[in-house]
Amino acid sequence: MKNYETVEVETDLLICGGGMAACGAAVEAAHWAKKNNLKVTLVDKAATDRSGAVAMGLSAINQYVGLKDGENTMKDYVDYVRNDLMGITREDLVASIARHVDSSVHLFEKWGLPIWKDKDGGYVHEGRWQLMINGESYKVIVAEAAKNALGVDNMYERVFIHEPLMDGDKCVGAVGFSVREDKFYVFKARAVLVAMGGAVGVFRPRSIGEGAGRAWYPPFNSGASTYFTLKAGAELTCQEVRFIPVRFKDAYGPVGAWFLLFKSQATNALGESYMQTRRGELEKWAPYGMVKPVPANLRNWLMLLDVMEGKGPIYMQTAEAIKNIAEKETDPKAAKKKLKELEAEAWEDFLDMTISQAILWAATDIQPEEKPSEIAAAEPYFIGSHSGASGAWVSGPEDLAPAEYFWGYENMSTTKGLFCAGDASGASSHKFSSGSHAEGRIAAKAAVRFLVKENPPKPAIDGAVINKLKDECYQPMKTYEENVGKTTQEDVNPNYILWRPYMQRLQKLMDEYAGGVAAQFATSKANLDRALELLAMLKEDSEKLGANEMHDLMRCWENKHRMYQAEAHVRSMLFREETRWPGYYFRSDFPKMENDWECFVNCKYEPKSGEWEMKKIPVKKIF
Ligand code: SFD
Ligand code: AMP
Repeated sequence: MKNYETVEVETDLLICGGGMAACGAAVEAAHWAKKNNLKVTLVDKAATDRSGAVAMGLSAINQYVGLKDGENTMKDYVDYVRNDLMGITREDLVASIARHVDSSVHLFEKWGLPIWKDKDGGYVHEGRWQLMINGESYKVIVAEAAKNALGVDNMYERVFIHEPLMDGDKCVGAVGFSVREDKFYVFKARAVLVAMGGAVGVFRPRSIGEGAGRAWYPPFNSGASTYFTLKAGAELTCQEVRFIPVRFKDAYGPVGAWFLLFKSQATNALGESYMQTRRGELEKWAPYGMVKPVPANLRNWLMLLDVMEGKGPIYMQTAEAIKNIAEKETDPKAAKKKLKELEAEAWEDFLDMTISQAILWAATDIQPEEKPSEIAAAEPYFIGSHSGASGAWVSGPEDLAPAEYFWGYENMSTTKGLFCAGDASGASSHKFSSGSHAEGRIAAKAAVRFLVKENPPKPAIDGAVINKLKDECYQPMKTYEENVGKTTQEDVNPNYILWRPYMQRLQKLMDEYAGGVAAQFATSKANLDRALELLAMLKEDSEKLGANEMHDLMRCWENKHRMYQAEAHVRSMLFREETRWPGYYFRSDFPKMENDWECFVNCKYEPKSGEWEMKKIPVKKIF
């Protein structure tokens, strides 16, 4: 075995992750830390300039409330989110983000992000809450501000965090490994902020073969936030609330601009609009089925009903939408110009954030002004910041949170000193890129306040504990090295399993038993029980993961993280005996929404015994 150097970093606040929430946290923490003479350190598995969900850029900012200009109120936003999540939301958290999000957007603009302007200098809205941007460099701009605030010496890139560092039930930092150098990192901290995004690749993806790896959600986010918070003993919430985005098929291009800005319709292959022909179905899901806009999962559901009846493929009627807008110009010359403008905007929408969709359009002779394009429901993802809700159960702000939801510091999990933001914090959906940044700022400010007020001691961790964590970290390299010579084919070996077949086993079982694409997103107690049996065997085999180099070692740990995300998901779906989000998943044995399930499902993992605790928590309304 190689000798891996141990690098110890002592800090006051450790930010795990380098995405939107982490960059927001860095900017805010740096400000308050300077005033209080504290050290802040950030660690990202990738290069922060292009890491996380915004790596490729985005074409819109999906949360802008316009509070100052009186465009909307905090309550308006809470109403929108509550309805979209079929009643299950932490109104205090959503309101807290809504009152701060605009300032994050104004900062982005100040830092150089081009936001579309109308002829009067106002922002161009895609929809009520969404602003159009030229966002190819969005992440680079946000990361630059974080770097300027923290200083690059306080940022560690390409270091994969694989475990929390615990002192009894206190989280006192994190451990991880460099994916480029032979270095094992021990970050000792007096407070920790987790912002390592959500998870992709838990379910078998639609894309296979040469397309494998192409997913809607970025391949880099693999359940680290869930794993870390679970292992740190924190309570999690809404782990059943996955997100299934409807996207342009196979390259996952966004649909928001088409539906909201271009007012496009989606139809089945017979040309029928399922949102109209299936309107009656919405009554079954009242009161949320009756609200406007129709909740994202119900939009999916109406579409899936058509697909299940064999009426697919489903098409976005791009040509019709473009024509409708251009025809509003009475002057033929102006209409022609408008048509060209719309064509350019349609392409830019993809080029700004899903370049592969533009390439696929080009490769398959699609001209959006001439013919429609297929859309489809993607495989499930965990992204509590978008239209899913999974994440840690965190404290709300004192002035907004009901007593049951407040325990001292905003965004602190039930583990003292462990804060969460973005996808890592749950039940506060629809924060998107801007709200995640704002939430990172809220959490970081609270974490600094925690440090100042509580003054937790410097962690003192036994060397033996560190050595054990280090051994566990590199175990897959050791297992591989010791056994590779025992077979002639590297990937078939009775003594180890490589990350890819391990991941495929996880994805297959989730797909088939936990309501993936193959099961048309349906599941039941019998299926979920079977998923748990198979997960238990997979967990046993995780001890046998083998890796022949650093990159594969990262893949091993990513898939171990995914497995815990999978288990939290299966257990939460099993616990909730109703169907609340058809279109995300359907419990065929409990096919209706039930009033007594209008509550949160929380879960907690006990690392020593390996046991899970599941509970119902009431939804408290503040508006
Ligand atoms: O419309 C470790 N999102 C959109 N938001 C918008 O505002 N507008 C859009 O246009 C958006 N679109 C969109 C969006 C997401 C995706 C995937 C697509 C399109 C294709 C949502 C936002 O992007 C999302 O809400 C935020 O980015 C969430 O922020 P955050 O910080 O919770 O997650 P992150 O940015 O993905 O960052 C995660 C970070 O963690 C790091 N990381 N670091 C160390 N160790 C580990 N083990 C780690 N694991 C992960 C990552 O490297 C990264 O830095 S639209 O189409 O929906
Ligand atoms: P998307 O590109 O699907 O991620 O959408 C971007 C934003 O538009 C998100 O805030 C979505 O919730 C919203 N959105 C997308 N499609 C619709 C629709 N048909 N009706 C209402 N809102 C939508």
